[in-house]
Amino acid sequence: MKKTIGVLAHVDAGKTTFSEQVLFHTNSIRNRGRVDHKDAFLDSHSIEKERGITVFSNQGIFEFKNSTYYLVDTPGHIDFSAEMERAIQIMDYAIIIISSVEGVQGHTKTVWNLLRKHNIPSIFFINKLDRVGADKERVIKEIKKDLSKDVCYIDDNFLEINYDKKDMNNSINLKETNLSEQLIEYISEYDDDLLEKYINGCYDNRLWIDTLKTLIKESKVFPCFAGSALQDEGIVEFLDAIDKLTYTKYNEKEEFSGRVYKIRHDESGSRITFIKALTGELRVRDEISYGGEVKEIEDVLTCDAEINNKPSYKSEIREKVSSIRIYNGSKFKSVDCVKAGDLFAVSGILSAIAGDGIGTLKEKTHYEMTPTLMSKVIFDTSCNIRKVLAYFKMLESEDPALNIIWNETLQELHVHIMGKIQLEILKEVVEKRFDLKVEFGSCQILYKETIAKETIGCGHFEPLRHYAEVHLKIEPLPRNSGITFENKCHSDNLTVGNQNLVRTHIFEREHHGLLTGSSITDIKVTLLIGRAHNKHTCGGDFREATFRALRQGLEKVENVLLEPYYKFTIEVSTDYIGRVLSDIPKLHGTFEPVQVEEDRVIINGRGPVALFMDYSMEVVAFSKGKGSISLIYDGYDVCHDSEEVIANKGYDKNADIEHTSTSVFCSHGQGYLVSWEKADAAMHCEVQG
Ligand SMILES: Nc1nc2c(ncn2[C@@H]2O[C@H](COP(=O)(O)OP(=O)(O)OP(=O)(O)O)[C@@H](O)[C@H]2O)c(=O)[nH]1
Ligand SMILES: [Mg+2]
Repeated sequence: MKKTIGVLAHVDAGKTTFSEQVLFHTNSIRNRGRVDHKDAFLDSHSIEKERGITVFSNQGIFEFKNSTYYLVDTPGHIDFSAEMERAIQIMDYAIIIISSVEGVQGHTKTVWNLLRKHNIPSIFFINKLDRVGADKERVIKEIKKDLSKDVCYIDDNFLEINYDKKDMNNSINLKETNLSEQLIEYISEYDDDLLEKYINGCYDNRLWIDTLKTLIKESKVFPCFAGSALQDEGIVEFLDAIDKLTYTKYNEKEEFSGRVYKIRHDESGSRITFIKALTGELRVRDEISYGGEVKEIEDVLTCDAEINNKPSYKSEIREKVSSIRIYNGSKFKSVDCVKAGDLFAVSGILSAIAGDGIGTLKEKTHYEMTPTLMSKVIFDTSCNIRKVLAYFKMLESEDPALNIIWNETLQELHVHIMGKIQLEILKEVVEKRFDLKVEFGSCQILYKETIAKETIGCGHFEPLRHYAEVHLKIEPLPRNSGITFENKCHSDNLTVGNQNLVRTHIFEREHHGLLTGSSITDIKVTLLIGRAHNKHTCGGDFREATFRALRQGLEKVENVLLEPYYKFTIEVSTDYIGRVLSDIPKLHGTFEPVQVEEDRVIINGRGPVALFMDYSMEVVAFSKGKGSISLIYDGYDVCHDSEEVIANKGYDKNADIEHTSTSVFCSHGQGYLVSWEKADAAMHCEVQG
């Protein structure tokens, strides 16, 4: 059996230490590295070693019993959440590490929510039991309260193991796995058949274990273990339990499909595409296909788009795999063939990006962890901008969330980021990898916009020998819903092909709002009606009409500026409670009732990223290093100082010609412009609403 197991947690919970132990015990690595000794096998990048934190997700491979395991260690720092999320989608099971001292932390909840969204069966490991202040029972209570009541603590009674720890694979001397009475009862409560059998005294060990396995696989029950990764306590037992309680079913007979989860470049600069095989098999020199959500390709890229190399849609691409590698840390071995369930890397694939489906898998993964900040790259003006841009594009291919944009007008290079630590790391990476010294400008907030009320938007595009008309209903959605689409257009009015084009154009790029030109979100777009012309409608006309319709709809209604928020947990000694409670409202934050624990207070709350991103330093300073604040991204909400931001941005909606609300009509063989206020009256289809 092949199983991919991911390790996730809040920063510093012990993921890398835990992974290192697992690899050591299964003979995958000869020496146990240690994060604090700067020699961890999975923190292989020099920056990771120096700083003692994981920045890049990394994988190891090991054999245990009759299974091949891929172990994926992920970064826990909030600034590298995008990297963590990219790794989640390929996991068969996730191990969530929680420190028995710190307990469930803010980021643990983010990790948990992402795992639930992607429906990854999850297993808890409560770590650091050796530390003073460790409290396993308290952590289990916190898991039940904050994450899931379906957590099931499994203690030593479950396994009854008796073996030599040093060489697990070769000298396993396991007794039959026995379930404790408590566990038998626990499992029975999830299954009526079992409950009946249990009440009637018909206990069947095999059936109970199989049911537990299914409950775990279906994310109905989350087993929990405990130990100390550093002291090597509970790891072997955990590994053995995992082997017994998890299973995968991969079909090697079907056609090949896979999911891209990571892009890297090797020392020679060649692009290495990491894929998980989901069905079938893949051999060296096989051709694979990806992309192709949009059939139509036309249009000329704009100047900015060209240099940014960012066409917003791509046709199906077919490329040959030139080599296949199986990675273990930074080392790899080349193989001729991989099969469903394998994690591997290929060369020869030039433009697939993380999240792409390969082969028969067409749908792309949508990622939730998006940057909230933007910064300007400052570099020596004597550097060749194309070269600098090429370096950053290479980094962007590895981390698409960076969203590198070259602004031709301002002659500026912008990068999207999650936080300041990410900028520090990025600076080091650029210097080490490309021998280029850069600085970054101050962090700016990435705003978004939405609408306050429902509106109808109409767009018409009819220069000579072109024709398309689109009517859209646009409704506000709850915060952080993104953009959704519904089609209510009858095929008598518009062919299904053209209806699909409207949908595609809604999603193919970001749409600028009217207030600051930031991207529009939290709206539902419904296609009401549209019209094409038998002779004159050509490629691109529906794009023009759709964009104009959306923009015209925005013009008719109140627009709302949104900004990112953090959820925070501040922990300080009672001496500073007054200071913190007076600071929070000043920073436009809100807070829940204060929790007092002996001489410390814990304050949970929420506030704008713009004001709280620098507050960490203040807390550390006034509490003389004894206070702490943990910040977790908590979505977008109404901006606390909209008017000021709008005034500072100075966005002129009428000057943004790529996002116009003006329609184009035709009279006597000549196109003419109709502004948004007058466009409804000129539409060819009847305007609803
Ligand atoms: N006492 C004790 N320390 C531990 C244990 N596990 C890990 N540590 C220490 O905790 C620190 C963080 O461990 P890591 O393994 O780097 O944690 P991580 O979760 O990988 O951290 P990031 O990848 O940066 O999020 C290191 O100094 C470890 O030595 C444990 O079981 N007991
Ligand atoms: Mg780590």
